[in-house]
Amino acid sequence: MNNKLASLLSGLALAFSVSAAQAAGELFFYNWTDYTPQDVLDKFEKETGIKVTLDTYDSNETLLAKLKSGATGYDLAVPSSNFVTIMVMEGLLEEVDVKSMPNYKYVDPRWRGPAWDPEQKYTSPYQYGTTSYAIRTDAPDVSCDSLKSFFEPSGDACGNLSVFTTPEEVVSMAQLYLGQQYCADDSKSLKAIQALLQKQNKCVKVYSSEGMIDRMANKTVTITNAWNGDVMRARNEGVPIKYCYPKEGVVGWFDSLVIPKGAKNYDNAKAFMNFLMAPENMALVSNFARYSNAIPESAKYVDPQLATAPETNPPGDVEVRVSETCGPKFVKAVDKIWTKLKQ
Ligand code: SPD
Repeated sequence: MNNKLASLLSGLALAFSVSAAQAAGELFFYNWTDYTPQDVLDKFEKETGIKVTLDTYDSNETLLAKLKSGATGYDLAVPSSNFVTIMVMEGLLEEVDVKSMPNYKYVDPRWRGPAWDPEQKYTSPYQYGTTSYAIRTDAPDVSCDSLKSFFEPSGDACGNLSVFTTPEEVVSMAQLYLGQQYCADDSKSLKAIQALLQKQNKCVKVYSSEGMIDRMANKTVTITNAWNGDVMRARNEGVPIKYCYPKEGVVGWFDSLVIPKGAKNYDNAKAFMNFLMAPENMALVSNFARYSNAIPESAKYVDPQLATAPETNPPGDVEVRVSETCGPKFVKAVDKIWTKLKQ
């Protein structure tokens, strides 16, 4: 081989090995907005050399649409349990043997092999919590007593309301208020949901699933759809805010890590799943996002506020009804209702 060719080939070989090393050292993580602490990503990078790039979404619906659109470039995502079921059915997830991971031993036995992934073939735990609404405690005409305040606000509250931008959780809350079962798809139930959401629409200032807390802090709205952890964070920052446990109940959810089909950095995604099941690492997530987690030993490192705060402790007499995966008839009807609402 002449010298010129040899050096060209060795240059190419070097270029190849550099890009292979870079590919091996990366992880593209797709998670909810405001749900990932930077310190956990930094710690993972320091321990493994794998650089994490974070991108965010605002809802399960956005995540599902992204995964359905094909190659996403993401290696890890965080759907809620009711969407894991859909993603598994639609073949959108890679299988991964979570049970064989070294840190699986830290998972609370009551969260092992959950209903949405009985063989633990697709998911490892992230955080869990509830969905309801929150009020500014200094605002007129707002109350936590009943979902009536959220769906049929009156006085000053009407016009100062922020509602999530996608229907999943809003419709579940509507069903709690209307005394329906989740996913009830008879026409009487669906008409009642539609009428309620149309009525609420007249009082809505913003439909958005991001920035709820900023809007409450700067008084753009006085009542908002909310997740419990976000409200604890806001309260800790001095926002006069209260997370509501209305008498009709709140929606429960459990978010998990999954690997989208075709993920390029599959082994790195597995390494991150295992990393996050270590108690001290999961504690970093709960300390940031202020949600509960499925790793009991993390309590040693978690701010004690989480064990006692009202946001993580629903009153015993309030139902926490966990989200369900609804059938196609219901999903189609809700799509129609929501499209009409947003016109
Ligand atoms: N800040 C984002 C928190 C997201 C929490 N997950 C919501 C689950 C909805 N079912």
